[in-house]
Amino acid sequence: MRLDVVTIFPDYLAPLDLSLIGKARRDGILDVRVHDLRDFAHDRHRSVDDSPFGGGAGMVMTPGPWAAALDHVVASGPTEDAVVPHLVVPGPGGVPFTQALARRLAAEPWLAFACGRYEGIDERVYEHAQERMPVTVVSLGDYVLNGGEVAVLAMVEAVGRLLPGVVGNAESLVEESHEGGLLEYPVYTRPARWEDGGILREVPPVLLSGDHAAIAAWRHEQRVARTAARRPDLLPASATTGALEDLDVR
Ligand code: 6GU
Repeated sequence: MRLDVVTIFPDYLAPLDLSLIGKARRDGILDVRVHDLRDFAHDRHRSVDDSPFGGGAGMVMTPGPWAAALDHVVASGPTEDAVVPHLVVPGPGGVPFTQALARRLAAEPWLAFACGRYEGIDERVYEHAQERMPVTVVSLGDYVLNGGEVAVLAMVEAVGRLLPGVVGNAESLVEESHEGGLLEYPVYTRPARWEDGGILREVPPVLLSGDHAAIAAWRHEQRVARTAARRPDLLPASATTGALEDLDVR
C-alpha cells in the first residue's frame, strides 16, 4: 500500500519508522512518503496561512500550496494498481473513524493524508481535490486536536495493522475490541497467585481449569459486562433496557 502524507510538520510523522509500521515499511508492505507543505509555498517566507475572510480567530491555510502539493502527489503516481489516491483529510468535522472505516481504507491501494493546522484549510482546496480524487474528511472523535498529524499516526496504525503480513499472528486481529461489536475480555498471565504488597491477587480460576468451553463462556460474559459498563451504545437496546423484543411477546 502506498501512503502519502502532506504536513507542515514532517517530523511529527517520525514514529512511522517504529514498531510494526516501521517493519512493514522495511518489508516493502507500506511505501510511506511524507511531504512538507512549505516546499509548495510560492513566497520567500514559505507561508501557508492567512487571516480568514469574514473575520474570526486564528489563521486559515491558503489554497495555492495545498493545490500544488496535492497535484505533486497525484503526479507522482500512478502506483501499480491505482491512478489516484483516496484522500483522507483528518478533522473534527469529519465522519467518525471506526474499525469498519479502517477496514475499507485498508482495501485501498493508495491513500493520501492532508494534515490541516490552524482553523482549517480554505474550502476551495476540497473542491480542487474532489475534481481529481475521492476525498473523505475523517474525525477520530468528539474532541479537538491542534492538527491532523496525530490523527494520521492513529489512522495509519489502525489501517496498516490490517494489511497482510503486518501483524504476525492473524488470529490476534479477530478477537479484539470492536471486531465482533464487543469490547475485549480481560487477560491474565503468570504468576497465577500474585503477592501485591500484602494483597493476594489471583487469576480467575476458570482460566486455569483447562475447560475450553467454560473459558469461552466466561470470556463472552466478560465482554458483554464490560461493553454494558463502558460502551452501552455498542449493545442492542434490548441488552440494556430489557426491551419487549426479548420477551417474545406477539
Ligand atoms: Cl482527525 N483532526 C483534528 N485536527 N482534530 C480532531 C480529529 C482529527 N479528530 C478529533 N479531533
